Amino acid sequence: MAQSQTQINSSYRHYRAVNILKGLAANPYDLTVEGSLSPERIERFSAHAGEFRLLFGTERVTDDVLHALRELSHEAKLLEKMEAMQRGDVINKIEEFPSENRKVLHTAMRDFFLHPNPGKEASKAAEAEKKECEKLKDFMSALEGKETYTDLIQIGIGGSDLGPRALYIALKAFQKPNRNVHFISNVDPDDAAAVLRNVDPKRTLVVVVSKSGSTLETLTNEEIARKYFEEAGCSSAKHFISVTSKGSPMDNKERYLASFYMEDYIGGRYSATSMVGGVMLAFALGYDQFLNILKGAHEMDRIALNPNMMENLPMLSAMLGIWNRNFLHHQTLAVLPYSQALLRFPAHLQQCNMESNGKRIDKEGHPVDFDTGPIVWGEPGTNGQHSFYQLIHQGTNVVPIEFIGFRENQYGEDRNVQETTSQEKLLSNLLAQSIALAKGQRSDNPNKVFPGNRPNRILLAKRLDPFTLGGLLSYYENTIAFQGFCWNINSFDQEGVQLGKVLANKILSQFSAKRTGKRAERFPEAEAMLHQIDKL
Ligand code: G6Q
Repeated sequence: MAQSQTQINSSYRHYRAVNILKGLAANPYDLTVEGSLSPERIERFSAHAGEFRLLFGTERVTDDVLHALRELSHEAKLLEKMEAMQRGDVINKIEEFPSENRKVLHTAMRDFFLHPNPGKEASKAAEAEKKECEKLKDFMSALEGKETYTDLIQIGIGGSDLGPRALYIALKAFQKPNRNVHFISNVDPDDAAAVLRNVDPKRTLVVVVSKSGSTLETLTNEEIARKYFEEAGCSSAKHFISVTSKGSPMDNKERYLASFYMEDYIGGRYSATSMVGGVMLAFALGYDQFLNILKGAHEMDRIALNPNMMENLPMLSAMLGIWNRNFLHHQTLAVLPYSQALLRFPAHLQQCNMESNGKRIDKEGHPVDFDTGPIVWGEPGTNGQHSFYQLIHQGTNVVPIEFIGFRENQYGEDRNVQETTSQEKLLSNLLAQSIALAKGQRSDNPNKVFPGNRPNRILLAKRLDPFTLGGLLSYYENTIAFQGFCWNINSFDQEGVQLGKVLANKILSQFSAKRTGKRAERFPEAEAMLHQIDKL
């Protein structure tokens, strides 16, 4: 029987390890004590798997804390839950209440070419994706012969924009010549106007991406783009491609040059490695480079199944995050990549993390009485250093940080200026920030005191290429999933975005009522606000 909605969830709180961790949190490791951040500590508190190395000596953890976090991961059955997700169990649900009731199989999108039989459901999903990939390969080869198209516009929003856009920007160094990509996402008319005026419709493809095929912003922007193309003498049916679910309003062969499909078990924010990102990325980088992204993501998906937490980087990162969030009670997480190419990656992670784990009920529908997902934000370093780092060093809030760094740059172009390369300057700054935040600084001048003990970790890889980027994406996706598993929340729905959508449609009908003279349903609060806008 469903329990009362007001009943407080207790499973997470009742784990034995939670009590142990609470005790340990009363006296966390002090990184400011002379010698506490020793070379041995840095060496010992580092883990590596696949392409990546995670340095976490600058977190406020001890062996006891790590031991208890490992215990917590066992008690909360994190590995079993990850296996269930990757095998295709129905995990996107709230027990006993109407909910999405779906499998969560984004990992199968990158599984088909290496592991043909990972489990029945996952295998079916992987087979379906293989077909889409083959279609995409043929479509791209046909384009190669013609060389007619130099530009592609992706129209989509939320998960149909943020992940694909972040990946594209991250891999511009690998872009094929004469292949430019543009994005339209916002219903702000200026977003479409700014893009459309800069392309030649004759040489441009438009990929309209919407899983539901019914998103207001995307359908509006599609119509705007279609009109623009028709006015320029181009048949939109010959330039527009759709990526959508089978049977959605956008699954209409007459309106599109080609259609690619996604299934309901691919969540929007987890869809970048499906056709949602695939069409655009294969156009920009070539089909083989798209496959390299999938291969890198797949490798990290396998790492997420490793039972040893010290080799399972997504699980380790998830547990360090839980230590900071639930035991040291820090409210935010900054992801600070020391890579200009990762400019939009924090924005993607912001959606992926906050839409997944910004939840206040557990999977049985009970309100939780502990903290769930943190507020996630970030910008590339070193730029951020000249902006918000003042607060993260000396502000009254402690902001845990995950830095991302690479040994080599992407373009292979660098110069010695004053005896050091720019890559060396970049890495020096990254390491300096990590150490300064952890150790702090004493001073007789209160304004020059750095309190230190600001937890951070550094994720490192050799070079940001398509394979590594796939791994990076999967690392974060799986970290987020592990945290949701630990809190026993549903990381795969997004009810919290519905209310605003419904109210926006009601307000929109006030606008159309004005134009048509028809009566719209009254909405006094919105009318009062519109009245204020009319005064402008
Ligand atoms: C992501 C969310 C959301 C979604 C957009 C676009 O997980 O579900 O951001 O991706 O609302 O939805 P459509 O792809 O259906 O247009």
